[in-house]
Amino acid sequence: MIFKTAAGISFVLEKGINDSLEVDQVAGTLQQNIFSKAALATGRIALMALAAVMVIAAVHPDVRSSVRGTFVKDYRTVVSTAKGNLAGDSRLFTVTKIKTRDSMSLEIFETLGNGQQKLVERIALADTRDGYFDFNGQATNLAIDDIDGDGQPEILVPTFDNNLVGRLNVYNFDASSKTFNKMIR
Ligand SMILES: [Ca+2]
Repeated sequence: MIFKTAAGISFVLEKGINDSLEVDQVAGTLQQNIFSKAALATGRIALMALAAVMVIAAVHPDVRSSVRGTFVKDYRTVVSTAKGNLAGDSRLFTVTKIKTRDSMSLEIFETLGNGQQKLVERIALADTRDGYFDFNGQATNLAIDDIDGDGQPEILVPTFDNNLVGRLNVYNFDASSKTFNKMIR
């Protein structure tokens, strides 16, 4: 027996027309297939719309720069972290070296008794390019070490200036002012 659905799809019912339950089941399956095709078509339309937006972005300079600006504006990367007892006592500090599109900075956190990290100082670095130096035989871009042997570790921060000349910035904790100061070397 050959049936035709509303969508014009023909199928053969082998068991006979009297089994109405089976006819309903077959029709239901066909209905589902038609619905999933509709869903697929909707997905395709959405993809095409997205592609159209991307083409416009690629073609139109204003749209392109605004799309790019959205991504670049929030660009902020932690390029390195180091931990140490920077005050020379039991307090633990974490130093993060941060690079944005046009600046570099340090953020220094103190680990509190409850384990929370409290930002204690933010230092803007003069150079805008990340740098590396040889620290105990390893290329590193941030280190903590007692370089003057007074028992209190310093923060060692290599950077490059715009002419790619390397600079090693050194900061230590000043107990009287409770701030981190750049050491004159
Ligand atoms: Ca020291």
